[in-house]
Formats: sequence, structure tokens, C-alpha cells
Amino acid sequence: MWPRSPPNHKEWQGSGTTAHFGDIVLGRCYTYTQIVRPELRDKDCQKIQEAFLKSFLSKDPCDATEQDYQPLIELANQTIPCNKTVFWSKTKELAHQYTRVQQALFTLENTLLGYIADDLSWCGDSGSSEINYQSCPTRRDNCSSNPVSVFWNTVSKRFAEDACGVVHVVLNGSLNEAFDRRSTFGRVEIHNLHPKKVRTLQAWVMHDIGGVRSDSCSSSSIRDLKSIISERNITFTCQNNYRPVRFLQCVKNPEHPSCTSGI
Ligand code: C8R
Repeated sequence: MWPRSPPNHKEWQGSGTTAHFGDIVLGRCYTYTQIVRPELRDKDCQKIQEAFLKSFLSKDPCDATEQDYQPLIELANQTIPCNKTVFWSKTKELAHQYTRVQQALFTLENTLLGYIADDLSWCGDSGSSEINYQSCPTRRDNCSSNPVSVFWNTVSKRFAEDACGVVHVVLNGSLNEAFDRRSTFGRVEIHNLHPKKVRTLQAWVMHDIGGVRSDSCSSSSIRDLKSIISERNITFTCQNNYRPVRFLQCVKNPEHPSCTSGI
């Protein structure tokens, strides 16, 4: 019998912590605070790395909580100017391409915490102080309160609470439902916008070039979104294929009819 699990035993269905997790966190923190947004150069990346590790090490990876991330969130806190917040749902790449060009705009991954954690996986174990590089729980097969899901729920909530002025969302009009109540955007973010601070939510429903045009501003899923937002006393506006974002899609498909004539 093994005293604990054998070294290669996979306890969970998801992939394990990203290799070199601690170094990546530290490196991304320095890149962001020294190069991407030097106005944050005084942040303490060593402390941020330590707080990130502490948030999940020696803990049950099916029992992560919002509180686990509070010290990290406080160390990494950052003010996003009004009118500059961009949410997205099923349009991650396109939304990021847009904020890369419009550098004054911020998705969550354009903030320090989102930048550090994007595409990483992490978890620990209640019976050991080690990082689990073998496997981590998934929401689908294991438990919803896993460290990665709880992290994105917590920081998405905070990102939405902090938003002010006119805020934007990039939605995918090539899906059956451009707005999905079960997504982080539909489940967490829209319910945490503060009506006293947020005047308008502007939705941009983007259709893949050459893809199907399943959903648009006049569809039932967007009417759903409009009614949730209006009930919260926030103004809702919607545009199909918002031109500045459409131009980015056209870079890859310059000859497509929708890119050559007036789009
Ligand atoms: N947001 C949520 N999830 C995020 C994320 C982020 O910024 N960044 C990453 N990498 N992830 P989706 P959604 C991961 O279904 O559910 C914020 C998480 O593992 O296309 O509506 C952001 O502010 C998560 O499970 O979109 C944005 O506005 C998937 O990617 C929404 O929430 C979510 O991908 C997007 O969340």
C-alpha cells in the first residue's frame, strides 16, 4: 500500500497545474507591471506570486472560495477608467484583438490579474503543501468549486462591480444564442454591474466571416439580455457587426464580399 497516492496517480479528470506555474505567474506579473502598464511598476510581484500560491496550496481543490482570493485581489487591485471596460462571451480572441489595437480599452485579461492567470491551470491538495501537476478537478466531471472556476467567477464579479460609464460586450452572433445566461457574462457579470455607476451596456454582435448568421440584435437571446439590463435600470444598445471590430475580422478575409463593399 502507498502511504498517499502513488506519484503518477491521476485523481481528477482535468489537466494538472501548468508546468512552471510559479515562474510564469512571477514573469507575467513583471512583464505587466514593468512593460505593459508601467504605471503599476510599484506592485510587489513577489508578494503577488506568494498570495496566488497561498490561495490554493494545502486546500481541498473542490472547496475553493471567493475568500481564498481576497489577499491576491487586494495586492493586484487596479483602477479601470470609466467607459473603457470590454466584456466578452465566446469571442475571446476577437475581443482581445480589438483591445490590442484600442489600448485604452480593457478586457479582464488586460488587467493585471487576468493577464497573470489567462490560460493557466492550478490546484493543490488538502493533504499536502505541494502543487498538483498531475491533475486538477474540472467543473463538468468533478466539482464546480475548483480553484480555476472560482478564480474566474470571483475576478469577473469584481471586474463588473468596478465598471462605470458606458461598458461594452462583444458577443458571438454565429452561435445559436449570442447571449447565454449560463456563461460567466450572463451568470455573473451583468448581475454585478452597478446601475448607479453604469449608464449603458453596448452590445456588439459579431458574425464570423463566411459563417452562419444565427443570432443578431433582433433575436430572442438578445431580447433576453436587453430585458435583464433594462430591469436593472441600465440602458441597452446593440449593433450587429460593429465596424471597427468587423475590420479586424476582414484582415484575415479581405476579399470576402462583406469586406469589400460597404459593411
Ligand atoms: N472571464 C471569464 N472566464 C475567463 C476569462 C475571463 O476574463 N478569461 C479566461 N481565460 N476565462 P466563455 P464567458 C476562461 O464561455 O463564460 C470574464 C474561464 O476558464 O467564452 O461568458 C470576462 O470578463 C472560463 O470558464 O465566456 C468576460 O467578459 C472560460 O474562459 C466573461 O467573463 C469562459 O469562456 C467571459 O466568460
